[in-house]
Amino acid sequence: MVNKEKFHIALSQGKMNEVKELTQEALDNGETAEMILKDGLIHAMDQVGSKFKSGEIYIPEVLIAARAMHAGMAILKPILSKSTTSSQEKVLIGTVKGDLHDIGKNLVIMMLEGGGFEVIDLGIDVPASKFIEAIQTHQPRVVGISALLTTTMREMKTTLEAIEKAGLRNQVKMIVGGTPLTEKFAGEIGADGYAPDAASAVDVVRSLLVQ
Ligand code: B12
Repeated sequence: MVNKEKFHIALSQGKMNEVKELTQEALDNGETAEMILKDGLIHAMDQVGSKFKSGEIYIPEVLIAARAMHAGMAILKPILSKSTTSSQEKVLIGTVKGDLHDIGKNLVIMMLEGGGFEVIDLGIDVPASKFIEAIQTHQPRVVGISALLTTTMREMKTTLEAIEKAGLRNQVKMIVGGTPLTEKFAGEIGADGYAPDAASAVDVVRSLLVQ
Protein backbone atom coordinates (compact mmCIF):
# COMPACT_ATOMS: atom_id res chain seq x y z
CA MET A 1 0.00 0.00 0.00
CA VAL A 2 1.21 3.49 -0.86
CA ASN A 3 1.60 5.59 2.28
CA LYS A 4 -0.72 8.46 1.35
CA GLU A 5 -0.05 10.43 4.50
CA LYS A 6 3.75 10.41 4.08
CA PHE A 7 3.41 11.51 0.48
CA HIS A 8 1.04 14.27 1.49
CA ILE A 9 3.33 15.63 4.22
CA ALA A 10 6.44 15.54 2.03
CA LEU A 11 4.74 16.99 -1.05
CA SER A 12 2.88 19.73 0.76
CA GLN A 13 6.11 20.82 2.41
CA GLY A 14 7.86 20.83 -0.96
CA LYS A 15 10.45 18.27 0.15
CA MET A 16 11.74 17.18 -3.23
CA ASN A 17 14.28 14.66 -1.98
CA GLU A 18 11.80 13.08 0.39
CA VAL A 19 9.19 12.76 -2.36
CA LYS A 20 11.83 11.15 -4.59
CA GLU A 21 12.81 8.74 -1.80
CA LEU A 22 9.19 7.83 -1.04
CA THR A 23 8.56 7.20 -4.73
CA GLN A 24 11.65 5.01 -5.05
CA GLU A 25 10.84 3.20 -1.82
CA ALA A 26 7.31 2.42 -3.00
CA LEU A 27 8.68 1.07 -6.29
CA ASP A 28 11.19 -1.07 -4.39
CA ASN A 29 8.29 -2.40 -2.28
CA GLY A 30 6.59 -3.61 -5.44
CA GLU A 31 3.98 -0.88 -5.91
CA THR A 32 3.17 -0.11 -9.54
CA ALA A 33 4.07 3.29 -11.00
CA GLU A 34 0.35 3.87 -11.71
CA MET A 35 -0.60 3.26 -8.06
CA ILE A 36 2.19 5.51 -6.75
CA LEU A 37 1.06 8.22 -9.12
CA LYS A 38 -2.59 7.93 -8.15
CA ASP A 39 -2.44 7.25 -4.40
CA GLY A 40 0.84 9.03 -3.68
CA LEU A 41 1.46 12.02 -5.90
CA ILE A 42 -1.96 12.93 -7.34
CA HIS A 43 -3.77 12.30 -4.07
CA ALA A 44 -1.32 14.57 -2.23
CA MET A 45 -1.59 17.27 -4.89
CA ASP A 46 -5.39 17.15 -4.67
CA GLN A 47 -5.16 17.89 -0.97
CA VAL A 48 -2.83 20.79 -1.71
CA GLY A 49 -5.43 21.99 -4.23
CA SER A 50 -8.22 21.88 -1.64
CA LYS A 51 -6.18 23.93 0.81
CA PHE A 52 -5.36 26.42 -1.94
CA LYS A 53 -9.04 26.69 -2.77
CA SER A 54 -10.08 27.31 0.80
CA GLY A 55 -7.38 29.96 1.24
CA GLU A 56 -5.35 27.98 3.78
CA ILE A 57 -2.26 28.15 1.57
CA TYR A 58 -1.09 30.45 -1.23
CA ILE A 59 0.64 30.25 -4.62
CA PRO A 60 4.24 29.91 -3.29
CA GLU A 61 3.25 26.82 -1.32
CA VAL A 62 1.48 25.37 -4.34
CA LEU A 63 4.56 26.02 -6.45
CA ILE A 64 6.92 24.22 -4.10
CA ALA A 65 4.44 21.33 -3.92
CA ALA A 66 4.33 21.26 -7.74
CA ARG A 67 8.12 21.16 -7.85
CA ALA A 68 8.16 18.22 -5.45
CA MET A 69 5.50 16.50 -7.54
CA HIS A 70 7.68 16.88 -10.64
CA ALA A 71 10.60 15.34 -8.71
CA GLY A 72 8.49 12.26 -7.97
CA MET A 73 7.17 12.13 -11.53
CA ALA A 74 10.75 12.15 -12.84
CA ILE A 75 11.36 8.82 -11.08
CA LEU A 76 8.21 7.32 -12.58
CA LYS A 77 8.72 8.71 -16.07
CA PRO A 78 11.06 6.00 -17.40
CA ILE A 79 8.56 3.36 -16.27
CA LEU A 80 5.38 5.06 -17.46
CA SER A 81 6.98 6.03 -20.75
CA LYS A 82 8.36 2.60 -21.50
CA SER A 83 6.77 1.82 -24.80
CA THR A 84 5.44 -1.63 -25.47
CA THR A 85 4.46 -0.95 -29.06
CA SER A 86 6.20 0.83 -31.88
CA SER A 87 3.37 2.59 -33.68
CA GLN A 88 5.09 5.99 -33.25
CA GLU A 89 2.09 7.99 -34.38
CA LYS A 90 2.73 11.65 -33.58
CA VAL A 91 0.74 13.58 -30.98
CA LEU A 92 1.21 17.31 -30.51
CA ILE A 93 0.27 18.71 -27.11
CA GLY A 94 0.32 22.02 -25.25
CA THR A 95 -1.33 24.05 -22.51
CA VAL A 96 -3.53 26.75 -23.97
CA LYS A 97 -2.60 30.44 -24.10
CA GLY A 98 -2.86 32.23 -20.74
CA ASP A 99 -2.55 29.01 -18.76
CA LEU A 100 0.63 27.99 -16.93
CA HIS A 101 -0.47 24.64 -15.47
CA ASP A 102 1.50 21.72 -16.83
CA ILE A 103 1.56 18.89 -14.31
CA GLY A 104 -1.47 17.14 -15.81
CA LYS A 105 -0.28 17.71 -19.37
CA ASN A 106 3.10 16.24 -18.48
CA LEU A 107 1.40 13.16 -17.08
CA VAL A 108 -0.64 12.78 -20.25
CA ILE A 109 2.65 12.96 -22.20
CA MET A 110 4.24 10.24 -20.08
CA MET A 111 1.26 7.94 -20.53
CA LEU A 112 1.09 8.57 -24.29
CA GLU A 113 4.80 7.85 -24.63
CA GLY A 114 4.22 4.70 -22.63
CA GLY A 115 1.45 3.86 -25.08
CA GLY A 116 3.91 4.01 -27.97
CA PHE A 117 3.23 7.51 -29.28
CA GLU A 118 5.82 10.08 -30.24
CA VAL A 119 4.85 13.27 -28.39
CA ILE A 120 5.81 16.80 -29.34
CA ASP A 121 5.38 19.05 -26.30
CA LEU A 122 4.73 22.72 -27.01
CA GLY A 123 4.83 23.60 -23.32
CA ILE A 124 2.60 26.11 -21.54
CA ASP A 125 0.87 29.36 -22.57
CA VAL A 126 0.73 28.23 -26.20
CA PRO A 127 -1.02 30.61 -28.62
CA ALA A 128 -3.09 29.25 -31.52
CA SER A 129 -0.44 30.43 -34.00
CA LYS A 130 2.14 28.15 -32.37
CA PHE A 131 -0.22 25.14 -32.60
CA ILE A 132 -0.76 25.92 -36.29
CA GLU A 133 2.95 26.27 -37.01
CA ALA A 134 3.70 23.01 -35.22
CA ILE A 135 0.94 21.12 -37.08
CA GLN A 136 2.48 22.29 -40.35
CA THR A 137 5.99 21.31 -39.27
CA HIS A 138 5.36 18.00 -37.53
CA GLN A 139 2.21 16.72 -39.27
CA PRO A 140 0.77 15.00 -36.16
CA ARG A 141 -2.32 12.79 -36.34
CA VAL A 142 -3.63 14.07 -33.00
CA VAL A 143 -3.43 17.43 -31.21
CA GLY A 144 -4.08 17.69 -27.46
CA ILE A 145 -4.87 20.91 -25.60
CA SER A 146 -4.84 21.31 -21.83
CA ALA A 147 -6.59 24.00 -19.75
CA LEU A 148 -6.92 24.18 -15.97
CA LEU A 149 -8.70 27.48 -15.61
CA THR A 150 -12.30 28.33 -16.41
CA THR A 151 -10.97 31.53 -17.95
CA THR A 152 -8.63 29.72 -20.37
CA MET A 153 -11.17 27.06 -21.38
CA ARG A 154 -12.58 29.61 -23.81
CA GLU A 155 -9.19 29.98 -25.45
CA MET A 156 -9.49 26.32 -26.50
CA LYS A 157 -12.40 27.24 -28.75
CA THR A 158 -10.34 30.08 -30.25
CA THR A 159 -7.49 27.64 -30.90
CA LEU A 160 -9.78 25.12 -32.59
CA GLU A 161 -11.29 27.84 -34.74
CA ALA A 162 -7.86 29.14 -35.75
CA ILE A 163 -6.77 25.63 -36.76
CA GLU A 164 -9.96 25.32 -38.81
CA LYS A 165 -9.35 28.72 -40.43
CA ALA A 166 -5.81 27.70 -41.33
CA GLY A 167 -7.31 24.78 -43.28
CA LEU A 168 -5.69 22.17 -41.01
CA ARG A 169 -8.71 20.88 -39.06
CA ASN A 170 -9.31 17.88 -41.34
CA GLN A 171 -5.72 16.67 -40.96
CA VAL A 172 -5.85 16.23 -37.20
CA LYS A 173 -8.03 14.82 -34.45
CA MET A 174 -8.35 17.25 -31.56
CA ILE A 175 -8.50 16.09 -27.95
CA VAL A 176 -8.96 18.34 -24.93
CA GLY A 177 -8.57 17.90 -21.18
CA GLY A 178 -8.08 19.58 -17.81
CA THR A 179 -9.99 19.75 -14.51
CA PRO A 180 -12.73 22.24 -15.40
CA LEU A 181 -13.61 20.50 -18.68
CA THR A 182 -16.43 18.12 -19.40
CA GLU A 183 -17.27 15.83 -22.28
CA LYS A 184 -20.18 18.17 -23.04
CA PHE A 185 -17.91 21.23 -23.27
CA ALA A 186 -15.50 19.34 -25.53
CA GLY A 187 -18.39 18.56 -27.87
CA GLU A 188 -19.65 22.14 -27.80
CA ILE A 189 -16.32 23.58 -28.94
CA GLY A 190 -16.00 20.98 -31.68
CA ALA A 191 -13.24 18.79 -30.25
CA ASP A 192 -13.12 15.16 -31.39
CA GLY A 193 -12.32 13.77 -27.96
CA TYR A 194 -12.06 14.45 -24.23
CA ALA A 195 -10.43 12.49 -21.43
CA PRO A 196 -10.69 13.15 -17.69
CA ASP A 197 -7.27 11.69 -16.87
CA ALA A 198 -3.97 10.64 -18.37
CA ALA A 199 -4.73 6.93 -18.55
CA SER A 200 -7.99 7.40 -20.44
CA ALA A 201 -6.31 9.98 -22.70
CA VAL A 202 -4.31 7.11 -24.22
CA ASP A 203 -7.49 5.10 -24.85
CA VAL A 204 -9.24 8.09 -26.42
CA VAL A 205 -6.28 8.87 -28.69
CA ARG A 206 -6.17 5.24 -29.80
CA SER A 207 -9.89 5.21 -30.53
CA LEU A 208 -9.67 8.45 -32.51
CA LEU A 209 -6.97 6.95 -34.72
CA VAL A 210 -9.10 4.01 -35.79
CA GLN A 211 -12.04 6.21 -36.72
C1 B12 B 1 -0.47 23.27 -9.14
C2 B12 B 1 -1.47 24.38 -9.34
C3 B12 B 1 -0.97 25.63 -9.74
C4 B12 B 1 0.52 25.89 -10.02
C5 B12 B 1 0.85 25.28 -11.41
C6 B12 B 1 2.24 24.67 -11.45
C7 B12 B 1 2.42 23.81 -12.67
N1 B12 B 1 3.67 23.67 -13.05
O1 B12 B 1 1.50 23.24 -13.25
C8 B12 B 1 0.56 27.45 -9.98
C9 B12 B 1 0.94 27.89 -8.58
C10 B12 B 1 1.50 28.09 -10.99
C11 B12 B 1 -0.91 27.83 -10.19
C12 B12 B 1 -1.30 29.09 -10.59
C13 B12 B 1 -2.62 29.48 -10.69
N2 B12 B 1 -3.71 28.74 -10.38
CO1 B12 B 1 -3.63 26.84 -10.04
N3 B12 B 1 -3.76 25.10 -9.33
C14 B12 B 1 -2.87 24.15 -9.14
C15 B12 B 1 -3.56 22.91 -8.52
C16 B12 B 1 -3.33 22.96 -6.99
C17 B12 B 1 -3.15 21.55 -9.01
C18 B12 B 1 -3.25 21.32 -10.53
C19 B12 B 1 -2.58 20.00 -10.84
O2 B12 B 1 -1.43 19.98 -11.23
N4 B12 B 1 -3.29 18.89 -10.58
C20 B12 B 1 -2.74 17.53 -10.72
C21 B12 B 1 -2.87 17.04 -12.16
C22 B12 B 1 -2.33 15.61 -12.26
O3 B12 B 1 -4.24 17.01 -12.50
P1 B12 B 1 -4.85 17.80 -13.76
O4 B12 B 1 -4.05 19.01 -14.01
O5 B12 B 1 -6.29 17.92 -13.59
O6 B12 B 1 -4.56 16.83 -14.99
C23 B12 B 1 -5.24 15.61 -15.23
C24 B12 B 1 -6.54 15.76 -16.04
O7 B12 B 1 -7.14 17.02 -15.93
C25 B12 B 1 -6.16 15.38 -17.43
N5 B12 B 1 -5.61 16.39 -18.34
C26 B12 B 1 -4.94 17.52 -18.09
N6 B12 B 1 -4.55 18.12 -19.23
C27 B12 B 1 -4.99 17.36 -20.25
C28 B12 B 1 -4.87 17.49 -21.63
C29 B12 B 1 -5.45 16.55 -22.47
C30 B12 B 1 -5.32 16.70 -23.94
C31 B12 B 1 -6.15 15.43 -21.90
C32 B12 B 1 -6.79 14.46 -22.78
C33 B12 B 1 -6.26 15.29 -20.53
C34 B12 B 1 -5.67 16.23 -19.71
O8 B12 B 1 -5.17 14.40 -17.23
C35 B12 B 1 -4.32 14.82 -16.15
C36 B12 B 1 -3.66 13.63 -15.52
O9 B12 B 1 -4.55 12.64 -15.06
C37 B12 B 1 -5.07 23.19 -8.91
C38 B12 B 1 -6.11 22.56 -7.98
C39 B12 B 1 -6.49 21.17 -8.43
N7 B12 B 1 -6.63 20.28 -7.50
O10 B12 B 1 -6.65 20.92 -9.62
C40 B12 B 1 -5.10 24.71 -8.94
C41 B12 B 1 -6.13 25.43 -9.82
C42 B12 B 1 -6.22 24.79 -11.18
N8 B12 B 1 -5.53 26.77 -9.95
C43 B12 B 1 -6.41 27.73 -9.88
C44 B12 B 1 -6.12 29.11 -9.96
C45 B12 B 1 -7.27 30.06 -9.70
C46 B12 B 1 -4.81 29.57 -10.25
C47 B12 B 1 -4.37 31.01 -10.43
C48 B12 B 1 -5.34 31.89 -11.24
C49 B12 B 1 -4.12 31.59 -9.03
C50 B12 B 1 -3.89 33.08 -8.97
N9 B12 B 1 -4.78 33.74 -8.28
O11 B12 B 1 -2.95 33.58 -9.55
C51 B12 B 1 -2.99 30.86 -11.13
C52 B12 B 1 -3.12 30.91 -12.66
C53 B12 B 1 -1.81 30.91 -13.39
C54 B12 B 1 -2.02 30.67 -14.87
N10 B12 B 1 -2.10 31.74 -15.63
O12 B12 B 1 -2.15 29.56 -15.28
C55 B12 B 1 -7.83 27.18 -9.71
C56 B12 B 1 -8.64 27.26 -10.99
C57 B12 B 1 -10.06 27.70 -10.72
C58 B12 B 1 -10.85 27.79 -11.97
N11 B12 B 1 -11.96 27.10 -11.94
O13 B12 B 1 -10.49 28.41 -12.92
C59 B12 B 1 -7.56 25.73 -9.18
C60 B12 B 1 -8.64 24.70 -9.56
C61 B12 B 1 -7.45 25.85 -7.64
C62 B12 B 1 -8.77 26.26 -6.98
N12 B12 B 1 -9.57 25.30 -6.62
O14 B12 B 1 -9.04 27.41 -6.82
N13 B12 B 1 -1.72 26.77 -9.94
